[in-house]
Amino acid sequence: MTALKLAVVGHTNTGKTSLLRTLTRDVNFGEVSARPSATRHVEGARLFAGDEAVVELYDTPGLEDALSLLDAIEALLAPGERLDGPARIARFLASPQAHSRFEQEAKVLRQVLASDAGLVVIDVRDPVLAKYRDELSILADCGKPLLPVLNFVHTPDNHAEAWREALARLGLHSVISFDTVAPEIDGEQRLFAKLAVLLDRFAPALQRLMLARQNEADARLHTATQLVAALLIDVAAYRVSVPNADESALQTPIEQLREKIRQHEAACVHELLKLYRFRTDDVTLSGLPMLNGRWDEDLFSPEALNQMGIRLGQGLVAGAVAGISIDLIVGGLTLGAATVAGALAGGLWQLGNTYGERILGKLRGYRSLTVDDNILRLLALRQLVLVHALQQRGHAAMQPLEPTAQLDSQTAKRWREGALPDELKKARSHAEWSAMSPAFSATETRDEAIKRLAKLFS
Ligand SMILES: Nc1nc2c(ncn2[C@@H]2O[C@H](COP(=O)(O)OP(=O)(O)OP(=O)(O)O)[C@@H](O)[C@H]2O)c(=O)[nH]1
Ligand SMILES: [Mg+2]
Repeated sequence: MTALKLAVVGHTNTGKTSLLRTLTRDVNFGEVSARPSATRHVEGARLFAGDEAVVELYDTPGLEDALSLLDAIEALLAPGERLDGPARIARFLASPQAHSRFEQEAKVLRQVLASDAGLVVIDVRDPVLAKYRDELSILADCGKPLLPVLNFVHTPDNHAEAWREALARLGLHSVISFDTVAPEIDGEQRLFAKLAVLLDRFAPALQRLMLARQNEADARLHTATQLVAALLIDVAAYRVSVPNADESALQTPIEQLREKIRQHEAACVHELLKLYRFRTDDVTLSGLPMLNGRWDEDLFSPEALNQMGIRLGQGLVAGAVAGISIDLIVGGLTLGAATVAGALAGGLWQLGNTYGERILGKLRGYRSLTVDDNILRLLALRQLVLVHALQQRGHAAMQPLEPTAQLDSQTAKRWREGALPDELKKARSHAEWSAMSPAFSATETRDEAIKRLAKLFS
């Protein structure tokens, strides 16, 4: 079966190209700009269910001067002549003006005629002006089904209701609101469902598309939560041992540890952006609360904790060692937790057993640096907010997103205030679980811990 062809049309600057970016998840599609007439030519894109191209979308230049266009179309009628919509449009397209003054408009109308239906993108921040009514009646004259898409519906004091009324008067009763920058999670599903009603012969294909896209979204979320869980395990398990010198000698290893964790978070962010098909160098453009693929607040700053609503507990010492725990090594993880724990449990030390002595001798004089619980909470919350933002984000978004929006959720609350999950506690004594460590080994128990931890993000 051939793909459903949809012409995306409307007044200039209403978000047509943005809608295509969002539906194709392609931040590079076309040109999006706050200035009018960014799109000059018709440009197509396909939506697939597996290998099947289900929908072909055609972006078109914005309509600008509908009043004159309507006059020009009417001037082509002989006095008293009656022609139906499509015949009027056909006559206009055959006229010289369609190749000169109204060249842009003609491109739009030709594309509507060549398509199965039109998506009319409407900026509901604007009242229903006469020129917009004219535009709609010209588009309706093409004789194709039209589905109005109300854009900018999240803007306060918008005119969505007036638009719905005006559209109903033109016989357009099926309308969808879809904010191209911050579409609701089920936004595109609702869009395709409406199209399936409007164009029933395409309904089975649209169903396949909806299912495929739902599966893709689920798979993306699954991968995202695994990435975040792995980040947390890596960081919780990571530890470095340093000779037990005075405090000033700890400064360098502490800063190195911090930098390593920062980079590990940045790598995770990068993977998440890639997964959701946002560009790393484009994050400020995409409006995520971060700069150049990094969060704008440093992971080890009190501001970062504050931003995510984490209160400074006793675990977090202000100043030079913020975010890092320094312990005298007694568990001896550098030698392997099991060996030393065994040695201690067996009372080897008290017995003066030489083996135990040797181990403990090695341990004496070392300290271990690990990342504080609060930093784990912070990492969890930041990635939670990010994943949520990426799920929600249209691929046309340009404005900053409120980073705290997700912080009221139960999931966030648990990460902020609840006990740290057992998997992380367990990771503390498995240095080899950390992919940042030279001793890293991807064991089955680590994989299982990641799987269980990932569930805590959904
Ligand atoms: N806040 C918000 N801004 C949007 C939305 N959709 C589009 N924009 C902005 O509106 C402007 C125009 O968007 P485009 O997608 O270029 O509009 P267009 O209809 O393709 O414009 P032309 O091609 O010039 O006709 C850009 O600055 C977008 O970032 C939306 O849903 N919400
Ligand atoms: Mg455009």
